[in-house]
Amino acid sequence: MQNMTGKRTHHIACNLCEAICGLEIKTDNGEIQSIRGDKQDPLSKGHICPKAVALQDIYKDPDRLRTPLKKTADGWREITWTEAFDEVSNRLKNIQRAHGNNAVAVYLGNPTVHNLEALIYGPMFFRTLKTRNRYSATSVDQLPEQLVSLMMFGHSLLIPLPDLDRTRFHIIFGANPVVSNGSMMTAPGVTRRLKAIRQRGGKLVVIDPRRTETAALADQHLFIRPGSDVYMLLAMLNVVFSEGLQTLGSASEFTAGLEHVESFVKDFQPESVASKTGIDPQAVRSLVREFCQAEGASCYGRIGVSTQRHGTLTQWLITVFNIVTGNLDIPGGTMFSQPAFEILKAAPPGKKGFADHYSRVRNLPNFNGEFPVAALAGEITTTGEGQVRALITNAGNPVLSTPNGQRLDEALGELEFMVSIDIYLNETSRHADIILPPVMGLERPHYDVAFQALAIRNGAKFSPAVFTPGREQRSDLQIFTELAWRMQKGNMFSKLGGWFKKVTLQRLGSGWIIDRRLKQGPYAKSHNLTLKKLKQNPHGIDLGAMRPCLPGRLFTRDKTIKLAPAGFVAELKQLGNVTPADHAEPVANGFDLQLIGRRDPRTNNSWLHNSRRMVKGKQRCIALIHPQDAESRGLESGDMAQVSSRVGSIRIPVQINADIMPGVISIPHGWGHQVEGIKLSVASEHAGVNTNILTDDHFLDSVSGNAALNGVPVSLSKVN
Ligand SMILES: Nc1nc2c(c(=O)[nH]1)N[C@H]1C(S)=C(S)[C@@H](COP(=O)(O)OP(=O)(O)OC[C@H]3O[C@@H](n4cnc5c(=O)[nH]c(N)nc54)[C@H](O)[C@@H]3O)O[C@H]1N2
Ligand SMILES: Nc1nc2c(c(=O)[nH]1)N[C@H]1C(S)=C(S)[C@@H](COP(=O)(O)OP(=O)(O)OC[C@H]3O[C@@H](n4cnc5c(=O)[nH]c(N)nc54)[C@H](O)[C@@H]3O)O[C@H]1N2
Ligand code: SF4
Ligand SMILES: [Mo]
Repeated sequence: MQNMTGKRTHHIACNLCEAICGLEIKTDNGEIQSIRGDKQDPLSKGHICPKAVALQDIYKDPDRLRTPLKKTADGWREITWTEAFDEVSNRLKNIQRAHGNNAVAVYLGNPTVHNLEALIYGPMFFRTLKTRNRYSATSVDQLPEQLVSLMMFGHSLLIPLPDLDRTRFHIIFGANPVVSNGSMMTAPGVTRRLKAIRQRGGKLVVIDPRRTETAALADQHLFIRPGSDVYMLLAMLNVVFSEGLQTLGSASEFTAGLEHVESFVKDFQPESVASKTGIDPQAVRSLVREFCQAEGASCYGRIGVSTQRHGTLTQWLITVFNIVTGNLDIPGGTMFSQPAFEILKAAPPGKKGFADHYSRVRNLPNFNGEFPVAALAGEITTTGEGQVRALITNAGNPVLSTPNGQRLDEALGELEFMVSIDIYLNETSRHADIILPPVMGLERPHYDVAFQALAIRNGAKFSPAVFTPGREQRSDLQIFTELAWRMQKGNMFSKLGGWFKKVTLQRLGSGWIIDRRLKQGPYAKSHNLTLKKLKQNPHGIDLGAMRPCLPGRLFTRDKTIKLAPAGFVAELKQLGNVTPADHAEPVANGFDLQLIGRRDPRTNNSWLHNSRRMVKGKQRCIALIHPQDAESRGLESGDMAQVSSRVGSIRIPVQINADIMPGVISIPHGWGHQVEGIKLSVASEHAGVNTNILTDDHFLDSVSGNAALNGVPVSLSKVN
């Protein structure tokens, strides 16, 4: 345990959120003395947020699990890893033998992506299951972005990123990076970067139903009615073409479909959509003109526009807007990263025929081998061939994070068998029969495969483990390779081969994969990039700003960008045909407000609330409403209100706030720790309520099946 003794300084990347800030952690005999920003990290330059210290709290947390748990008639019992692996593999095999492979489902949560071993070795295990019932947090998050990239650029991970450090005009739709620290845009210290746009004479515009912390930094904030962004973008594109501002720049030689775009935006003048969006037509016109005049302009949209009814169309039109204004693949526009560990080649581009098969019960489309998680509860509760009877969750808390969480909560109770690979006994894992707790972020080595690929500057960094795990603990590599071997079907020889592979991989660790990928990667020659070199440069290595790379980097067969994929255009044609019963009409059924989400600087989805430092002080789980909406209901700040939707009701204190648009109510997600049977002593004292009791598993992005967590029609009344 050489990394536990004496005073030591460790340099690693924080793995809590997408900003991957460099941390400097000082330890003394296995105790953390301090966690600070690493000033020498070339990407984050010393930035950290208030959450970084939560790593220490999670590491020390007495509630965190370190050995497997089994549910028994007398409560949870600690069991050995061998017992746990035996039980998990036997139960899964028996269920698959009796009911077919699809009877076992998998749900992968967000921290999976922040964990190298889970990303690399998890799939080894999941493949052995041969089940089509795969789900993940992707479908409550960035599924639209991935689908758009697949359809337009040929690879679901070739995501255009705003060139934030050089842009001279930046429009943000439905994101609050000052609080979230940026998403699908790794840009640590994003507040500084946004301020710098204005300092160099550029402009920042935020389009959001709430005047957010990011809007407070902007030159201009436009309130927009939730879910109506697609109309705003159609109007913006209409102005581009009607004023002859369209230009593809150097992309003209490899971009197809400009004439289609021109024809489908023709009827959407800013004046004709103003009643839907609530945005002044003149503001739309000047926004577009200024954007087109800027040398290097970028338009970006995130959770507020992805997790809504028109998520895919909105993300598509944002990308189209960037392209037809000549801002794709140029400095200051939106560009593509060139990561040192090339995931685009490691990962398949994505199922070519999006939606070439559909979920059993609700016919929701499959994407990259996954169904939307909104389909999961129904797959568990609906009897018949292919019914889900067992579930594996990895680093996910879908009871708190997916729509109609209460229905899923009940459905999980009906499973024959459930296993959670998770470090906590929480709202979701309490339904498990077995919990397998891997090591936490400070106890494992890391290379950020996913977020280096989404970074606005190219770079590479290796994070060694800060602490050696205890003997009783297991790494993700050990857990996944063990389960993969045990689930492997076939004769004695293939099983022996499997055993050999498991033992070899466990001996090797994950370093060799990083090393191999770096040596095969684009900086192998230019920078002699190897794992050894990264270890010699513990703060990380800067590989420069994003560079133009098209058409070479396109994955479409004919190396062209598809501006107008047929499926998207067809969906656009449906836009006009909204019926009164449609969820898009919030006033229908007395649901006269629209629910949106909100993040807090000290939260990380559902799972940092067991750190006292993250929950102390003001109450965070409150609803924000506009003074008009408060007055009409006789509500005052601090009052308890009942909020109801088609699927559920919650009670929550309200706060009156003029920064929110009339007709809109904002409630953060990730709360609701008052349930029985969890082991989260601090979080239980600061329970809050689960807003995903209100979000509707039948209110989805019509194209992708991504959950529409924003814009949900709700009613609000005072609780006497
Ligand atoms: N209403 C509403 N709902 C939302 C959102 C919203 O904006 N509004 N946002 C959505 C988004 S963007 C996302 S990404 C999802 C997140 O959805 P999920 O990923 O399902 O939920 P998390 O809260 O991130 O839960 C993470 C789980 O991983 C566990 N965990 C933490 N670290 C580790 C680890 O190192 N190993 C393992 N094995 N487990 C670990 C935690 O204990 C917790 O159980 O929520 C979505 N839900
Ligand atoms: N502190 C903190 N940071 C986090 C997380 C966290 O839970 N806490 N979660 C992490 C995760 S998993 C993710 S994916 C990212 C998400 O990162 P962001 O996308 O920046 O997420 P939010 O802060 O929720 O910002 C979404 C914004 O969309 C607005 N909005 C809602 N509906 C609409 C709409 O219809 N149209 C428009 N234009 N705007 C709308 C909301 O008012 C809100 O300001 O954050 C990450 N960072
Ligand atoms: S911004 Fe994200 S990566 Fe940076 S310190 Fe905070 S949680 Fe960690
Ligand atoms: Mo997310």
